[in-house]
Amino acid sequence: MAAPTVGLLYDERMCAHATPDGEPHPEKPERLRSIWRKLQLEGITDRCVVMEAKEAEDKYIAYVHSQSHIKLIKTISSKELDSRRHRVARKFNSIYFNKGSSESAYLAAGSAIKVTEKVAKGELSSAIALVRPPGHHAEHNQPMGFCLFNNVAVAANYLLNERPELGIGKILIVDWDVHHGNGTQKTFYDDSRVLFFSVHRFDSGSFYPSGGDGAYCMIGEGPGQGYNINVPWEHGRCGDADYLAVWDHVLLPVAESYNPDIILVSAGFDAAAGDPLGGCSITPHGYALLLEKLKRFAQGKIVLLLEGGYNLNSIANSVLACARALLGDECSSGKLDTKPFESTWRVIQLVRNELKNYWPVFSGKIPEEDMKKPRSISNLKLHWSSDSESDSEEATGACGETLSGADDASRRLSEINIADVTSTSVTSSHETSKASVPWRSVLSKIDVWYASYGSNMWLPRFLCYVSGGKIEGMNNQCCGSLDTSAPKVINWRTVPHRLFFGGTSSRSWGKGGVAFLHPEKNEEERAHVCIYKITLEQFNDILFQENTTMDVSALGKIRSPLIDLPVVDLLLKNKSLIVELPKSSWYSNVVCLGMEDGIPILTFTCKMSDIDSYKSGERVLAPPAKQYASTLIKGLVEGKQLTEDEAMDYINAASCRKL
Ligand code: Q9C
Ligand code: ZN
Repeated sequence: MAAPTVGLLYDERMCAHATPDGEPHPEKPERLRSIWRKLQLEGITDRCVVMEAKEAEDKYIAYVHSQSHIKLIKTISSKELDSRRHRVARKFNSIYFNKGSSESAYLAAGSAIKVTEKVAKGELSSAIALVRPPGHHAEHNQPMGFCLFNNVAVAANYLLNERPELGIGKILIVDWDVHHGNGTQKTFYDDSRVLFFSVHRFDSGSFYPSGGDGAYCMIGEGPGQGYNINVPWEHGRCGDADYLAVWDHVLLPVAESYNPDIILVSAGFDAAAGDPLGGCSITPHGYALLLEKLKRFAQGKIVLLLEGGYNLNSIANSVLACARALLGDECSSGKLDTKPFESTWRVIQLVRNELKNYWPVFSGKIPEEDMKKPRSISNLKLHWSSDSESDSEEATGACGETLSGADDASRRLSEINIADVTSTSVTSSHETSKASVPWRSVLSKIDVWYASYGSNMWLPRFLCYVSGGKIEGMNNQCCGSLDTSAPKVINWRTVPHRLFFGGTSSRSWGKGGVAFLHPEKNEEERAHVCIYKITLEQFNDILFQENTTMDVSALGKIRSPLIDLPVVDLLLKNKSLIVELPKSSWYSNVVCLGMEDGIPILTFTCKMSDIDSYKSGERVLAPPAKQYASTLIKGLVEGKQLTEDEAMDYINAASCRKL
């Protein structure tokens, strides 16, 4: 077979878009230059058809963007706007403008059109367009996330609307940038002529661009239903094995059925190892494999359009590997040294299940063999680079900071803004607040066992934390969970941990000690626990209520859960985790007591350092007040664990002994 003709578009004019006063920013002109230099050095530029950029015409951009948006980008670099430019940029999310922005934006969109048309025509077998500013976050009426015009969406619309004679009726867009391609998704949400596929970090909706748009349940609407596919990672650190698993079990089967006429790749390289924003770890070899696997569709008509990617070395090496793959260079198919994460299989199954009515290939089961021995997130060092609202863009070291798994989790937990949680101002109804915190819809689908060894052993008391209310012996009203459904199963068991009572008084029970479970296992001890099968969303709501007084409107505003899936993974490994809660809280340590039916049993108790202060006498052990003790006893008796006499003995014995 003849060597493929690969187009390569590079134009120094797209380096003109830069921060106005040379402030550091990850989306910088050097990105293009470092890729270009690498391709020259490796002889790639000589083997490709090198092309120059061309400005897009307004009428093509108008398929995607509003007239006012086009006008804004057209005029933003004009002299008259010199003094106002900065103020305008600030109105948008993660956007800067300078005197080169307008031209760069038009060139980026025009270049996307130019290379795409040549590939569609067959003048080129495939192509890479090194464009900036990037495009996939830009929406109909606003620039965002470093993106001014949505280059890939403009190019796809151009083929569909302006070049019908080329016979391109079905376009597959593969967005492997680490961020969700919100702008592209919205452009084609109700359009079946474009299948939009995006794999991105989601982190329960906290990763940029935060919100629920990147969730797996966003499948398109109207005639576009089933033609929007999101694969949302639960956490960072995903790499070659995770992406390849998604290719094998989601993207490739769909591509096979859809049979696209051309593939446009929103090719960000910020999921590359070493990227300062992404926190993932695709290698250049990994990118080559991902691309290689797409070559069997659309007669190899593939166009790569650069999106993000902020480590200059990583992006240069990744684009180099992609160029070689398109040129047909053999890419060694050595075995990968890692397995996909457990969470990767979970996400893949969620996506397949969600879409099985649209894509019958998803109805089959994934062979058990493939999913054997997944990687657990807690086995590894976590890469701390969240790029969620609080991070700053100057964090551009070559590599993110690396922390041990446990540190990482406690750090992320300590970043949760408790002021938010306890705020009582009501600005919106529950429903709207619930919609704006996507973690709830994710965690509502995951079950855990919540183990109570204290007053929650008494079912009516526990139900207050789920459905709200107040029953005998309680000083405060509970607000309940936002999911008021009853526990799915209730069981009892004994666990090898010491039960004790400490402290002099509590908010809920007044004077007297409160029940704690020694966080460490001790085979000489037995404590009764009642385990409730509830959702991880409910578990978080109970943890909040146990530790602070709050109302239900405050619950709906909690922006991130204290315990989410990655944290549960950590708990399974480390058994105990310090959850930073307000000073007044009792239970700031979440402990995993074991598993039941493949589901972790979680409880909360005091910190290990509290045990030391009980031992030293700094804190005092004290028996429970009468009312509190009788609630515990009622729980054990009604739960048919002990007779009343036995229950009293059990509580008494736990009250008096030294630790
Ligand atoms: N402080 C692309 O990769 N991060 N865009 C904002 C808020 C924005 C990434 C963090 C990341 C945008 C094309
Ligand atoms: Zn990105």
